[in-house]
Amino acid sequence: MTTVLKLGGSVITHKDEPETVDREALDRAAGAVGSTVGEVGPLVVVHGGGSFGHHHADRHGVSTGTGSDDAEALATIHGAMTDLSDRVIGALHARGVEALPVRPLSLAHRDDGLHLPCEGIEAMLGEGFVPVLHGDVVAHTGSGGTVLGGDEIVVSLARTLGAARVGLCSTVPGVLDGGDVLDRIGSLEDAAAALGGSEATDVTGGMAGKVRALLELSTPAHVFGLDDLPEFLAGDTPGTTVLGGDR
Ligand code: IP8
Repeated sequence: MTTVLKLGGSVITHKDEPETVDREALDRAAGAVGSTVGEVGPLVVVHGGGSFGHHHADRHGVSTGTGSDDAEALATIHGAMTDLSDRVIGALHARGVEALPVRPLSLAHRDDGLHLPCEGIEAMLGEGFVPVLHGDVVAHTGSGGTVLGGDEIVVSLARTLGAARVGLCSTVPGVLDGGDVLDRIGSLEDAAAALGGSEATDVTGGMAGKVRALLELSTPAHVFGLDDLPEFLAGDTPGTTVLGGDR
């Protein structure tokens, strides 16, 4: 009954101000996790890059598709993400969550697909810890290093761990069509009109990228806003449910 929860980078940082945590939002998110962690069962948290990873990745011209051989650039992007991870983990510890960092750069790689071994994560879960992963850079065969977005991590973890629940906490209350939250998305076409790119610098593709990644999952995934995080953690299905066709 593992739950995979992603905290969007735009939720926990001020995305237009480089390397600035939205402390209030992060504390609210950590508080919601802290007050339900005893009931929610095994939980893995993944967080996005927000104003930490994306600015650096953009500056160095690194994305999911465009790699770099410049280790200093890759280490800078990774370093910004570990700084944000430390802040997330600190906020979770302050709320009584037994969170431990997991660095995708040290664990994962890409060739034709993503390889993200989960034995260590499963061992952490078995000991009652909450592993915390984040968007990162990873070695990519033939391309140096590329960005690995948090959404892709969520999809891979959900598959490997056989997650029962997947939640993506976003800056919006779901996938929006005009002002309305779409209840359900079963294909990209369903949501084509509503899906635009993210306005701020986002090398992994905003809401469209998120939905595309979630459609690959056989587990229903829920996209919701921070106000609805307690509801999701309590077992409800707030926001938009994304259900791919490969079930
Ligand atoms: O915000 C991106 O993760 P995301 C991570 O989940 C980097 O797409 C390094 C830009």
